[in-house]
Amino acid sequence: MIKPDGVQRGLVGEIITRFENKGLRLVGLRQLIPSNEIAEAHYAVHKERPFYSGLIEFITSGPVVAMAWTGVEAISVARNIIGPTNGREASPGTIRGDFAMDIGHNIIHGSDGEETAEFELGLWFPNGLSEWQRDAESQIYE
Ligand code: DAT
Ligand code: MG
Repeated sequence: MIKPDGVQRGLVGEIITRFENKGLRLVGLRQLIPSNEIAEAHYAVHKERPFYSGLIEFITSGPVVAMAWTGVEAISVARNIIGPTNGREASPGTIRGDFAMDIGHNIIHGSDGEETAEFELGLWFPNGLSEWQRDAESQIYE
């Protein structure tokens, strides 16, 4: 999910391009201004953390772009494209390493495991994902 800072800074196209270029396949895309309800459900695991209220305020402050990407080991592949949480520590070449200077304003969220991905996809894409075959599949995978 591209966070409000990523959208405000005009990085939506750049970010989608990075995932597309890697070979992940886009199966869901939705821009919305998150309600408190969806933001709190999304970040429920961080409810007790000191940064939680600021995180909810930030994520509901403007439009986000929720994306669903699929591919072999898509979660770890995506997290490598994104980089570690703190933008100042993230390596150049990662999204956060290239565009973020902060731990909170770090441009993008990525699901951290299969169970959270399942939960988050249901939350942000209640109408499901698109099913389509990519013609280039046999060029991307052996
Ligand atoms: P990630 O987004 O890399 O999975 P996380 O799940 O630990 O990181 O935290 C979720 C978000 O909360 C993170 O993207 C930014 C914010 N956050 C995490 N740690 C923070 C901190 N120490 N201060 C402020 N915001 C923080
Ligand atoms: Mg996380």
